[in-house]
Amino acid sequence: MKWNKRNEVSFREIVKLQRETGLSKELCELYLSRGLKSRQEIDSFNNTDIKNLEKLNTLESIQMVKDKILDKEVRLKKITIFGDYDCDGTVGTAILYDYLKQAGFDVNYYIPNRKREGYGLNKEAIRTLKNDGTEIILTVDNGISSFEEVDLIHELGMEVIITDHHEPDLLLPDTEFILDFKNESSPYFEYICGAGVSLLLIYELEKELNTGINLKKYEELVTIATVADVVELKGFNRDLVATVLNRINSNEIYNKQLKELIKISQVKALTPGTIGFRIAPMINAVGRLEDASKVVKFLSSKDSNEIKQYASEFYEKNLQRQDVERRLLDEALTVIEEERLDKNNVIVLNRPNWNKGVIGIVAGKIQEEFNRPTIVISEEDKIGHASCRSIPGFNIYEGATCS
Ligand SMILES: [Mn+2]
Repeated sequence: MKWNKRNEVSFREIVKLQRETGLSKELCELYLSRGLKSRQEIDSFNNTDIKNLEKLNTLESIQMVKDKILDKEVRLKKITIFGDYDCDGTVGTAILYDYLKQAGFDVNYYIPNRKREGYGLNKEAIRTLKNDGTEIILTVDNGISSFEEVDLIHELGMEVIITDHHEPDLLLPDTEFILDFKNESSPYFEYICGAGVSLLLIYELEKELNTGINLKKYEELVTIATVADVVELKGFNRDLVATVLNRINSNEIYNKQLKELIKISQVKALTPGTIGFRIAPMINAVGRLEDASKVVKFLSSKDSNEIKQYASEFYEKNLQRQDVERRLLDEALTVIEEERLDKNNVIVLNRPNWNKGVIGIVAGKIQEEFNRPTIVISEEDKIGHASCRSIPGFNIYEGATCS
């Protein structure tokens, strides 16, 4: 949980709010410091039911994407969901895959390999999918800046639908089917993660398809993804997480996979903390150390034994990930000490063959320890891959482009 210092609140504002609400001075100050200025704003903040889903009817982009997917011709075509290897990307892929599959679509998924391919659509994978007979590529948690790749998809005679939650550039890729709430004027949905976009699309599809599939089990997974992706807990995110955590902690839980993960990690109460530090790392460890397609397989499995087996495998993977990380961190700290790297304004480490899946975590720990912008590079076949972590007040992205 992140705590930000909020705006100072004037005495006049406090008195005014007190008069309107009859609440204590302290409570009024607290609400005001969070930007809540009226009874109505406070009530809506305290009501954490999931709201505004009817508003989706009025958002053009989600309606376009929904209509496209429900198009009679599309229902006969072979769709591949192109996802991502982290918790958000695998959950977003898994729920959309599971839903469309059960609704009778010819659908498959593809998760790029973190080490070999990296994040997002890539040309080699697009060609592979073409050869395997894919006719429509549907992205989850990526694609909003994949200009060349989208062009290649069209050149190869396939169609593409993009769903993402990353900030779009000034220009958008060349397709009419783009769903990214960063691109909409709907503050309630603005901060959702990639899996959240999948969930909203499923809500919309279900209005038409009426499959009767229990969407609560998807909501549970998206809650994990929302916390894991560290998106802001505002609007839809806050309502979803609060609603689902209340449900789960009063023993109303539908998702078998999540039940197993909770059991094996011996988590007592599900909170943003236990999700972020214990549940999500088991899922992320798979993509860090091997192939995250396994996570989608796990999340969409209907076989109880398989689910149990995967859950314990992921638990072990996470222990292994911690081990690798600890070794790399030890090595990094030794080098920093020996070479007095902490005397520099920016700490840069270049090590051959360090596991690319964990250098981001190591960079984060070094940055925390020394309070310096940190760049950790792993060199493989003369190509360096870097993970950078900065400190408040220094935009490392801009620092890199102006140097
Ligand atoms: Mn994401």
